Amino acid sequence: MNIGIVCYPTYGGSGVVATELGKALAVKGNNVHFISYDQPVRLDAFAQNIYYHEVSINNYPLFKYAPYEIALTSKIVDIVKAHKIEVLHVHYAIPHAAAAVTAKHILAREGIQIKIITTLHGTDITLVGKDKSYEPVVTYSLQESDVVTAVSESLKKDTYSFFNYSGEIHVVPNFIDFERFNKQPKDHFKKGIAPNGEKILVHTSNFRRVKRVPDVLDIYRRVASKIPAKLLLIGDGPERASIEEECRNCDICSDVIFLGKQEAVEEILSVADLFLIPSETESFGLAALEAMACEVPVISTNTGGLPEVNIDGVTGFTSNIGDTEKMAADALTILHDYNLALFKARAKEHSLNYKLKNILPLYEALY
Ligand code: GMT
Repeated sequence: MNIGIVCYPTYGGSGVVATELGKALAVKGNNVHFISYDQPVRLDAFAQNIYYHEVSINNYPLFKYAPYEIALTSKIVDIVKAHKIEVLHVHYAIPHAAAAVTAKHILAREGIQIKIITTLHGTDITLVGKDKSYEPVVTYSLQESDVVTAVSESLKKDTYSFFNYSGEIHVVPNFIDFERFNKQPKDHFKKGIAPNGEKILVHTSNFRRVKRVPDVLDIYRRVASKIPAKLLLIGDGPERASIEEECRNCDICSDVIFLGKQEAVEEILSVADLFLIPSETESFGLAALEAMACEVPVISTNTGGLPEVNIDGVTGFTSNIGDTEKMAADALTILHDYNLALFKARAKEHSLNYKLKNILPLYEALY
């Protein structure tokens, strides 16, 4: 089958899932054509049956905002025609679904039929999508897609409640490549970070407000006031500078380590004891699942799809948004020597439900 995949190329979960899905489909003999404004980060090596087409924008001084959606639509039309694409799978509704729908209509006028699968990832519905400035177009894109999928039951429910859409939404959870996300023996690295056997807490995100990184710091401080602990912060984004400044002001820079954007996140997760994800909204929480695959239990909020991934009292604990006191108390429960091995084992065990081999057939059936 000839498949087109439209996604964001960045470190975000939607781009990662789209890329890993495309790679797996290519291994099964499909021709997979990625369309994006940059090479997707996980598309890092040449592989058979995989092609990448870059959307370039012809800028003009008149434009205050370059019309990316038009450039993307035109690129989709071109690639569908040139490579006889049968199914176009767009990840993240804005603006990918709208571009796909317009391309489909343009192609239909030339007698070319394609099918569109739109996969909703989260903020395209819960934060950005439902905003008045986007809502009518997102609604139209959902109605005009041939298949709509959501990454969690929670996101499916949110979509029905925020949009005038009554078609079917198939829940297809995200998945993990276990060849990559596995606990790796990195004892020397662990000794470097925590030479005196301190517990290692970790958080990875794009440091946007929705991630509530100040809560991460608050939980860490509460934990560190009771037991020796270090905090590793992976990723970068708008909130990082203020958090870093706070750490400098409190003189905890040697215990809170900012690692920035990292390729081999699995190596860092492998030395961690606990993953913190106190997000305001999180439709799935792929970062938490990746941690669990590396045997790291999770402290999360109980918002969105997080309770579907992090089972309260089993793989970690969930709490109300902002309840850092409970989150810290739960963290200490998990980190207690008596409990830690059990939580680690259960986190790993639950993550195994999200094996690529379990999830791929769900998408293949929809194709
Ligand atoms: O966070 C975003 O706004 C974008 C998006 C992304 O590209 O990472 O994140 C969403 O999709 C991920 C992959 O399906 C989910 O794991 C994240 O939970 C979801 N983010 C939010 O809902 C905030």
